[in-house]
Amino acid sequence: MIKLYDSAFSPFARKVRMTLEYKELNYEAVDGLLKSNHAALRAVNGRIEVPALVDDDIVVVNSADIVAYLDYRYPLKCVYPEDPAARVHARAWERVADTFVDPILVDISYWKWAERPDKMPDGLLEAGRADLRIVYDELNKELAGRQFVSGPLSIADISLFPHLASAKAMGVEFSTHNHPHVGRWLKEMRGLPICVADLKRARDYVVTMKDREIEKRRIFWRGDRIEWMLARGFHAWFFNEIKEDRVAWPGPALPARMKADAKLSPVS
Ligand SMILES: N[C@@H](CCC(=O)N[C@@H](CS)C(=O)NCC(=O)O)C(=O)O
Repeated sequence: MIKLYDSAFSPFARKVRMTLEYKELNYEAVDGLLKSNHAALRAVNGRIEVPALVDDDIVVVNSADIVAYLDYRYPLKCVYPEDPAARVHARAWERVADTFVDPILVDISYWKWAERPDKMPDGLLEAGRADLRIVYDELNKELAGRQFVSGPLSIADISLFPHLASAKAMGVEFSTHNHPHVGRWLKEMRGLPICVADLKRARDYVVTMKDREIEKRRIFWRGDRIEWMLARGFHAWFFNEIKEDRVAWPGPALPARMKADAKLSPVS
């Protein structure tokens, strides 16, 4: 049985969970960000990050590695396209979702749900809008001639969906006038069963968030999210966060040890 350390609030975990459901794989999900589950999560991922996936003896962390593992191990309904050009393209858009769109949406989300003493710094929302405009413009061109981002439904669509579905609520939505193809795509995605289920989980999570035992004061900061904050000129704000002890850092992580008799062949 596959076990997924998950959070319905994490775009990376949502990407993996949608992939599992698209591939019709059975799995058990555990909210890895609940304080009561931190020790179990740390045991499989020293960074104490979701998603982390345990498949019998095999532990896989980092969403893109997990998705690649699932396509290799369970090669039915692959989310990385077979065609080499489409595959490179889908992976590249997944990277845009993970390293550029995610930092913007997540960095501006802290003033919605975290317990904070301040207001969002002036100019942060505008910086997010300007950067996302670049993404929306390009995506609109890509989607003008295709149903999905890289042709067939792929990891490009699945990784972008959690972000674009929440963009309006975060005040950084695309323009239906300038980006009609993005609008058509999002509507179509919202109708897919994997996205319907994902949105329901995310909404249920937000509604119950204030009662959940998750960390809401110290924010977990890592690579791309810090880079975007510093690159857009909010370094003074960030250093003050460190000074005020409102930053949690990832722990050190090494690969899980491989068992001598681990089964590594694909399962069809
Ligand atoms: N590169 C990682 C990023 C995962 C990540 O940033 N996870 C966040 C949630 S979105 C997390 O677990 N943060 C720990 C926390 O909030 O305590 C991946 O692709 O899986």
